[in-house]
Amino acid sequence: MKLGCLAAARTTATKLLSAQMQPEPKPEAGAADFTLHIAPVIVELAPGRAISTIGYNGTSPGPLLRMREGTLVTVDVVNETDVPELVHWHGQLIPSEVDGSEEEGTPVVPPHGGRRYQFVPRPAGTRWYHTHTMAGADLHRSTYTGQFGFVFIESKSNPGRYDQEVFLAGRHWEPTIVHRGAPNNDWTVNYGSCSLTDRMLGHGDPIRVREGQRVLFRVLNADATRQLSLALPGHKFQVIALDGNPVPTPSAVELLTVAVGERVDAIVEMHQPGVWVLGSTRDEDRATGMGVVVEYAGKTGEPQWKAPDKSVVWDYTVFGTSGKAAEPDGRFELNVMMMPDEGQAFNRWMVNGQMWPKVEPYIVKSGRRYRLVLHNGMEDSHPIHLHRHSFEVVSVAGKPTAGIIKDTINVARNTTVEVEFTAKHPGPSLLHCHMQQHMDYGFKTMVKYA
Ligand SMILES: [Cu+2]
Repeated sequence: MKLGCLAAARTTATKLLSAQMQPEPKPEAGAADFTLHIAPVIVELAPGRAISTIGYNGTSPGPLLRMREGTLVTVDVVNETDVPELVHWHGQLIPSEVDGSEEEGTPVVPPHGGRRYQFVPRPAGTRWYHTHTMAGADLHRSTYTGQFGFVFIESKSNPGRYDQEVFLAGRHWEPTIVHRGAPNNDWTVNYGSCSLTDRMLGHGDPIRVREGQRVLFRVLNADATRQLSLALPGHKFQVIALDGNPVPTPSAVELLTVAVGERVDAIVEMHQPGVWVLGSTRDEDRATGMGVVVEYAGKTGEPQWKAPDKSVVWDYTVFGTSGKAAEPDGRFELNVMMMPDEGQAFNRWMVNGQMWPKVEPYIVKSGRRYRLVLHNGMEDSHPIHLHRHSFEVVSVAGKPTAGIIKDTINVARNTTVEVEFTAKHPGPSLLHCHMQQHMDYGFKTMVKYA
C-alpha cells in the first residue's frame, strides 16, 4: 500500500466517522495518549432527525483510536454523566483490572469523575470500545447509547493491499420494548432509526470510489440487540478477517452478516461503475437509515439497490480450513434457557440452569486448552462473547472447521457451535451473550483460573 493511499483512506474514514485520534508525542510525563469524555451528545442522523444520547468526545461513533500492537497506551476517561460508567476494550487480551467489566473487578469510572486505563494493546486488528454497564429496563443506558467506537491496532506487518479504508459501524436507534408472538413468544427491542455511518442512508457524504480501486471495509455491529446483514449490489466482499483476525481462507461473498459485537474486514474491488446502496438486506432497516451510498467518480443518479438472492447465506466455515482440532484438555457445555413468560417486560435467562449472579464459573488451569460447546435451543440467535481471550472455531452446526480466530460468535437458533481457547490470560473473564437485554437479564457467566 502506498502512503498517499493511506492518507486518502484516513480522510475517508474521518469523513464517515467524524473524528479519529492517534497517540501524540506526550507533552509531559504522565499525560495520556487518549482522553475520552463521556457526555451527552446530539447525533444528527438527518435534518430534523436528532438523537439525544450519550457519546464519547461529543460524537457517536466515538473517535477511531489508532494504537500500536505491543506499545503501552494510557487512556484517561472522564465521566461527565450522573451514573457510573465502564469502557470495555472489546477483543483485546488485557488484564481484568482494565478490561472494562465490573463482573471481572474493573473499577467503574465514577459519575463526574475520572479513571485511567493503561494497557498494552493486542492483538493487531479491528477492535472496538464500548460501555459495559447494564441497562436493565432503561433503554437510555449502556449499548443503547452512542458509547461506541473503533480501536484499530496496527501490526508491524502489512495487512493487505488496498486503496481506501472505510470504517462502518451498524447501529439502531430509538429503542422501545415490545412483546412478539410465536414462535419466539418473547420480549424484543424495536427501533425507530438506524445508521451505518454517522448519518442515515441518503444523508451525509457518499463513499467516493474510482473504477479499479480496492476498498477495505472494516465493518462493526455496534448494535445493542440487532444482527446486521449487508450487501452491495453488483459487488462481492472478499472477507480477509473476522473479529479483526486474518482468516485462513479469504473468500468472496455477496452477503456480510455481522452479529452484535462482531467485526468483518472485507475488500471490495470496484468494477461496476454507478451509484449504489451499500445497505442492510432488511427493507425496513434500509428505509430507516441502515446504509451508505457508494458513488463512482463521474457517475450520478439515484442510488441503486438490489437484494441478494434469498439462497445466499452467511457461513463462517467458508473462511476456515479443514484441519481437525486436537483433543482439548477440558470441555465445558453451555446451555441457555429463557424463563417462561412472566408477564412483564424483558425475559430472564438461565445459563446451565443457573441465574446470574448465582452461577458456577468455568474453572480453568493456566496453559490448558478448553473446548466450549455452546448450545442454543431457543428461537433467537445469541452472539456469545468471551472477554480477554480469543477462541478458535471448531464446528458450526455440526460442520467442522479450523483456523478461524474470534472473540464473539453467533450461535443461531437451534444450533450448537464449538470453540476452543487456551487459558493463558489469568484473571476472571466474562462469558456472555452480547445482546444487551439478554446479558442484562441473566445470560452471563464467568471463566475463572484455578
Ligand atoms: Cu442472547
